[in-house]
Amino acid sequence: MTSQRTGTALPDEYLDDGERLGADELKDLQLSRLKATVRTAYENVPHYGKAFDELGVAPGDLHTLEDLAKFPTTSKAELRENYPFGMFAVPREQVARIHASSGTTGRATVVGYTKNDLDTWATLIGRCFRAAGAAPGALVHNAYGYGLFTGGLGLGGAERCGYTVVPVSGGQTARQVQLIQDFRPSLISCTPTYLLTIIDEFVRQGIDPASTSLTTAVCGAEPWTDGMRRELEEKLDVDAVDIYGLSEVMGPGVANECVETKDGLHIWEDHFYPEILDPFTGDVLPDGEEGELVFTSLTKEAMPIIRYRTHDLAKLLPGTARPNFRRMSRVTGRTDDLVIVRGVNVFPTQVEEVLFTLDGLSPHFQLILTRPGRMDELTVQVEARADLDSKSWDRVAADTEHALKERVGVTATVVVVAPETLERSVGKLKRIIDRRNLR
Ligand code: DLL
Repeated sequence: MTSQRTGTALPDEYLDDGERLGADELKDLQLSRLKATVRTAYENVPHYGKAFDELGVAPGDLHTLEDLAKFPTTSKAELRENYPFGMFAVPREQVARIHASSGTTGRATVVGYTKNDLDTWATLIGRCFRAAGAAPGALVHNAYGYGLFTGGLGLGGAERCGYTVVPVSGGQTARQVQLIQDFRPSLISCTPTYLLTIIDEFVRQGIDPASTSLTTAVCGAEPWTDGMRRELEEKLDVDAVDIYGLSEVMGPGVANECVETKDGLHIWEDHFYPEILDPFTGDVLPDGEEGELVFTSLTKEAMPIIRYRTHDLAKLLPGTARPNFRRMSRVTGRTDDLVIVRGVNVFPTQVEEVLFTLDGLSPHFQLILTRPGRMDELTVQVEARADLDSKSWDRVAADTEHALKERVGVTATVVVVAPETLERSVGKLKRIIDRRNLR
């Protein structure tokens, strides 16, 4: 399902050299970059030297792009084992910046960038913003968190490509509204759930969110649906496009939607080589089939990454607005966000999709998992919209239970709660609250 609203693409003169490559030129470039990456990783990162040797493959075995399938994959656990700097392929002195995942469980995952890596990253953010329809010169309100998280400083790289960046970071939502009113940005970048929080704050202050200077929202870092897109676009009167990325592969800007099509994210394949694997067997799946996204970096110097298993589920599709770059479908969810209720697999995005089809429900919801007996039970708490009479809450809850059963196949208890009762997002929202006492 694509969005109803389509935006206007920038003229072709805004395309960069990578976006202008022909199909064969792109393949040749990918292959030469891939060969160099595999060799650098093998020679300079002890982990890869060992992993290649154990599997009996050497850089010289890579003759075609498809040969990559013979090489070992890389997991988050392996990055952790090499904490902090063991995955770097250059001396630490050549690393200009370090980011790290929050590492709520176990050690953080550390990633590093040379000066050239930071330049490439900034260039790709510029490409993302142009794909979103925003020409250099635009004023960017960047509400992704600054710090070790790659969102803030990553998108902030747009300042090197002619954009004016306001590094607001996340939180202090009343101030965000004030700055949007005063500075009059045209582009806002933040997670989709934080954008909902900002929209609510506009309403709370008595300002119509559709009246702002904003024309474009670049949202990502968490899964979201076309229903959510419509909500954001209508409330804020903007074009909202999806941006994807992950620290281990670079950070934001691995793939981005084009505003004129809003049909999934074009992967910047001149810098990242994508594969889809069967998450259970590890076999490479053909384009069009859903599986786990796996990326190999093609230009990273400080921390080349070979076949990184993202745990994100998506499929590869042919290019549209950028014909030579394949698209990835929007990420349905992470393999670790999958909830299994009485044998039925559910992702929060599937619940989100259903909620947006029912009148009277707001986009604020959370999933609560419990295990009262031997089976997991799912409760969906969702806020009513302000105009839904509280006498109707039970009826809407019953309709939602029915719709979830019908469309997702899952039996859930739906509880409609009063507006403003669920916790608001300031960045990546935790959708699932696990109250199972698992030992
Ligand atoms: O979230 C990088 C980022 C920042 C992307 C800002 C976009 C905007 P990590 O913290 O390493 O990096 O988390 C990466 O977030 O594996 C996905 O599960 C999820 N994710 C990122 N973008 C999207 C998206 C940043 N557009 C993890 N849709 C990834 C769905 C996304 N999930």
